[in-house]
Amino acid sequence: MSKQALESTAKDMVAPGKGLLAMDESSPTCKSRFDKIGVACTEENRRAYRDLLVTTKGLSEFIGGAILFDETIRDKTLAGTPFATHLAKSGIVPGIKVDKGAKDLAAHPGEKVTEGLDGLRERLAEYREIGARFTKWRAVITIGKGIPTRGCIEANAHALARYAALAQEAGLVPIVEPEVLINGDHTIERCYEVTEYTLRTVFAEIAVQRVALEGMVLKPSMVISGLECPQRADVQEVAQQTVRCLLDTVPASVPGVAFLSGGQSNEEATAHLNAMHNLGVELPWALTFSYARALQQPALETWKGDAANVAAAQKALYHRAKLNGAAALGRYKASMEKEAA
Ligand code: 5MM
Repeated sequence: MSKQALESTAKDMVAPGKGLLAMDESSPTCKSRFDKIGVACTEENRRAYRDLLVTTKGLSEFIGGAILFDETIRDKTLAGTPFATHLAKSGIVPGIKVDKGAKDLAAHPGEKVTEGLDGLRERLAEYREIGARFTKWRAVITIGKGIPTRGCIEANAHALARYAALAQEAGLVPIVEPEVLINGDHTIERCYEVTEYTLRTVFAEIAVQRVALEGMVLKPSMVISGLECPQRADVQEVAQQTVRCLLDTVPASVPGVAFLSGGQSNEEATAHLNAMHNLGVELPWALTFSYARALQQPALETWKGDAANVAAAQKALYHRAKLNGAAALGRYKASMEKEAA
């Protein structure tokens, strides 16, 4: 596939006023989400829930791409259409999470490295065959006493870049997701320092591995205080620090930056994105969302595993997607939260 084709897919994924729906929870993560609403994490319930998400009418007004889990991309909607085909027909680019999860990094207590490079070339060819047009790989960086270490950041950046090069070779747009975790009592300044170092290292490795910047999307965490920080930075400061950090580290040729929500509340994740678009700063890339929890939470809580709640849950998802679509254009207002879904 040509660089132009990758670039065109990436642009569709992050078109103006649109973001990504991350619905690539692995089965253990899905179980922890379902446990909270008292729903058994069976294959049948996972399929019903994912069907609810992708069959939401009008979703493509605000969602340019959806990230699926292996189980879902091999599965069919309740109406019998493969999930990837249904999404493509709805105007949403189908994508697939291809990493094999974050595992303990040897000799680095408290730190993780994401695995999944072995056999990746063959898996990517298969995913493309069954309809995927982009991929995702998440690396996890933890802030704590004496961490992150250089060893952890370099190992993860190298794996992200190797993955991205393989994805492009297979004609798939790589989403590169280095997540600096929000857990901890660190300040926003410490988060800035770690995010800046992480992104610099990731883009250095991306250059070494000859990844085409025009054919990738970055999925970073925001520069934000730790959840247990006694004095958490406000919305304006998160927006300012995040944009400053991205401008300092992310090349202008990258077509899109789509944030993860990373444990922020739904409203916070939307307000932060919106504020970034109202700083009066010109941004070289599309700046949007790729949320899982901050998009799905209201729908999940409304659904509760009951088919009778599907329509209401879809309204809740549509509403959250609409608010984030507005935030991606800097047009969100807190008063919109109260509008009927
Ligand atoms: C950080 O997680 C990604 C974004 O989700 P949030 O917006 O909720 O932070 C998300 O795509 C994540 O990678 C998937 O949920 C898969 O996670 P697991 O841990 O199951 O691989």
